[in-house]
Amino acid sequence: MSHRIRYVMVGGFLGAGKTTTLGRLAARYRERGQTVGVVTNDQAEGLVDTATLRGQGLEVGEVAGACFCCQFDNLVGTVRALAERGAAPPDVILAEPVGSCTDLVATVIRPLRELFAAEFDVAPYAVILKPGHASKVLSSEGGTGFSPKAEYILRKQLEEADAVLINRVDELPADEVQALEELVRREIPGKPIVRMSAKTGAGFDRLMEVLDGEAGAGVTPELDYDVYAEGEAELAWYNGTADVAAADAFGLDALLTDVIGRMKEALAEQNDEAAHLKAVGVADGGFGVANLTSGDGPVTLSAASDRTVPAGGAAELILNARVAGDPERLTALVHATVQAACEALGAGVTLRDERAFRPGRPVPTHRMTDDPTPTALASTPAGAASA
Ligand SMILES: Nc1nc2c(ncn2[C@@H]2O[C@H](COP(=O)(O)OP(=O)(O)OP(=O)(O)O)[C@@H](O)[C@H]2O)c(=O)[nH]1
Ligand SMILES: [Mg+2]
Repeated sequence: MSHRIRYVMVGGFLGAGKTTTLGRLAARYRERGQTVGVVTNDQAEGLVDTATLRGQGLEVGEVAGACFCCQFDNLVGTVRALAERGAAPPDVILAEPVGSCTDLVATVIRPLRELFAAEFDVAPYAVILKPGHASKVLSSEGGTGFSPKAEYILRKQLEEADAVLINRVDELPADEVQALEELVRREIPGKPIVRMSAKTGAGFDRLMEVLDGEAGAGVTPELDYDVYAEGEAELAWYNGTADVAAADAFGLDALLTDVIGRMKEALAEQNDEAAHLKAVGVADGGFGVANLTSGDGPVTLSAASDRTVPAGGAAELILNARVAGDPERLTALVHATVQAACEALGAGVTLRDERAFRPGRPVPTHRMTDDPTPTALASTPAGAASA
């Protein structure tokens, strides 16, 4: 085939900085004159990430309903659809897997390389390290707020990486970054490490060099699918959309941060750890995004809409929450906090397109490892729900 698409997938735990990194990488590839498409992924439709990246003027395809590994054919189909949409296929596809997913080298990277080599030129698989949660997991000091099985997933994600990206160095003192790098070298040895900030762009020259390199042989660490599935199932997912009707004028960004702030407080009260809360607000052609990436972190406005919704006007909020907890409890919490935030403005609100669940057991389409011994995957009952 004359045109092979460079497939660049960047993994990492929930809230690690994948979408921010992909947005910045897209700009870097475009500066080099390359065309870019993006594929996002989630367990359900209505993705904040898709809205965020489209808001940056990117062509985005969404693989919804399950992770890439369980929807492999859908991933390939989505890339092909993106390729047909433009005048010419993109030079680069940037792909963001679900942040609770692992075993992606065996189930996505290797199948693409070994079965679709004519279409795809697969880049090294880089995985973003989320400092707050990862330093506690790698040092086994505990206190992440996640169960040991969810922590197992975070560690396995880093073990299968061709390169580890230590993100958020903009907000860490140099000695902490150094200590984190030493911890990674000790716990997950032999990998290139990039110190970076997806927020400021620090370290991205080095990241581009790493991604331009040859993919590794494909690290497929031993993985217990029972622990993996149970770890994912201890997380709760909520996606929904809120239609807000303004009685009086209000600032959209203030509403977004207030909603996430109220969710943060309510989660803390019931002792459920936030993996990532995000809210996109859309009004009058502008959009803003508010996030929270851990229970002890700050609420941030990662994109400002700078929009005032006028009296009688309307705004749409897309809400995605991933927490360690129960989906029904999470849904009740979202309802209560969104309603309280809107009530405080005298605004009306209706929630729709809601989905709340625990991710199902992953049942990958392909699984290519060097290990001939069957894993617990083989004992998966036929027809089991897939993640
Ligand atoms: N200070 C700082 N914040 C960052 C950095 N990278 C990402 N963030 C913030 O962290 C939050 C999560 O970033 P995302 O890029 O959405 O993370 P993600 O990995 O795509 O999250 P999920 O898709 O939910 O798993 C956002 O508020 C970002 O602005 C960074 O390098 N420094
Ligand atoms: Mg994301």
